[in-house]
This record gives sequence, C-alpha cells and structure tokens, in this order.
Amino acid sequence: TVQFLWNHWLCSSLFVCVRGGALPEAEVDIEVLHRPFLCHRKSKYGDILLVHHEGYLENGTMFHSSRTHGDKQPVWFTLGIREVIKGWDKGLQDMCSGEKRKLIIPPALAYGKEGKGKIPPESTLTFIIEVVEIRNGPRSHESFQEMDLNDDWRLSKDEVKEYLRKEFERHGYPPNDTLHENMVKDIFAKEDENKDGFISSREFTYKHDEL
Ligand SMILES: *[C@@H]1O[C@H](CO)[C@@H](O)[C@H](O)[C@H]1NC(C)=O
Ligand SMILES: *[C@@H]1O[C@H](CO)[C@@H](O)[C@H](O)[C@H]1NC(C)=O
Ligand SMILES: [Ca+2]
Ligand SMILES: [Ca+2]
Repeated sequence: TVQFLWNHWLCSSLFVCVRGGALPEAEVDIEVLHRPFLCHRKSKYGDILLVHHEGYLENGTMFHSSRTHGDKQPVWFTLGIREVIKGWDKGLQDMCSGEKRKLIIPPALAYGKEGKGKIPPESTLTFIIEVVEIRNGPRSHESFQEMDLNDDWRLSKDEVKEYLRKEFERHGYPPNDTLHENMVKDIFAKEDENKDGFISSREFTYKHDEL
C-alpha cells in the first residue's frame, strides 16, 4: 500500500505516469443483455458481487459455467481489486442486481500470452455474467459505519472482533474466539498505521486508492 501510494503520488505530481505510457488501454466490449426495471444500487469498485458466469473461447467452446461445474453455485468476488481478471473488474461496474451482461475481453485483460488451463495463449474470451447480489465491500464507508458500533469514527479491537464474528456467522462458519483474536492482531498490525490501538476512518478507507 505504501509503495502504491508513493507511486500514485509521484504520478499525479509529475502529471505524467510512465506506466500510463503510450499504448492505449485494452477495452472490454460490454453488451447489456438484461437490466431489471428496479435498480436500488449499482456495483462499484470495492463492492462484493455474487455472480453466475459462463465463459467461452473464440471458437465458441464453453470452458466454464458456474451453473453446471463444481458445486453449481454462483461465486463471490470483490470488484476492482484484481481478485478476478482485469476484464471483469472493468466490465462489471455500474451493474444492478439481476443484470446480465455479455463481455468480450481481449487477452491483455484476461489470461494474456500465457493462457491458463483450458484457455490457450492470446485468447479473447466471451463471458455471459449475471449479477445475483451486490454487497458493501470491506472497504466501503457503509461497512465502516456498520463496524463502528459506538459511532466514534474509529474501530476498536472489540468492534473488529465483533464484526469478524458476525461475518463468520453470515457465511455459516462457527465463531472461533482464538481465530478471531489472531485475525484482529493481524488486522491491527497492518491497518493501525499510527499504532494508537484504533483503526480510524482514514486508516480504513484510505486504501480505497489501491483499487
Ligand atoms: C476450440 O478451441 C479449443 C482450444 O484451442 C480446442 O481445445 C477445442 O477443441 C476447439 N473446439 C472446436 C469445436 O473447434
Ligand atoms: C479455532 O482456531 C484455531 C486457530 O486457528 C484452531 O487451531 C482451532 O482448531 C479452531 N477451533 C475450532 C473449534 O475450529
Ligand atoms: Ca468505534
Ligand atoms: Ca490508528
């Protein structure tokens, strides 16, 4: 994060970012196949999305379908943090819950020169993706407010622990005090930058920049 922020600052202050370079960024071709009439919120960087997806190679062969492969369940991922291929991060913004899109993703935003598993090198991929649910990501302002039980704009260790307990419950895991204690220690080691024993809203949300 520090490295990133440093680079970021450097880029903006020099007005030129070397990494931005001369090459135009590859684009995702987006086609909206279905958009629900009611849309309470749209997906944005940092949100957690639950999606069903089917992926196709250039010759039309389906290489994956969440509806028929594995446990046949839709999958959760966080938008915009490279948890998935870049093409998804770019192509799944501003979506409503229930919306369905077709994305055509060039290799540079998918598996590139190497390919992966069934996906040959330099493949342009087509995905049909349906968003089943959208939730506040761990870095959202909403999440912070939800975690800050006493509204003092900082997270205590107890508040973070309580949050972990609830998250475990929500995902169907039994709470585990030892594990939560350890996680809280890890979290504070990384997030409590000024070591005052609290995660301030600034310490919490600043990492948005990483997205
Ligand atoms: C489509 O391409 C993949 C990967 O190159 C190959 O394995 C598969 O046999 C091809 N399918 C057809 C129908 O040509
Ligand atoms: C709780 O977490 C600790 C530390 O990760 C682990 O060793 C232990 O087996 C867990 N207990 C239960 C009941 O899952
Ligand atoms: Ca608090
Ligand atoms: Ca702090």
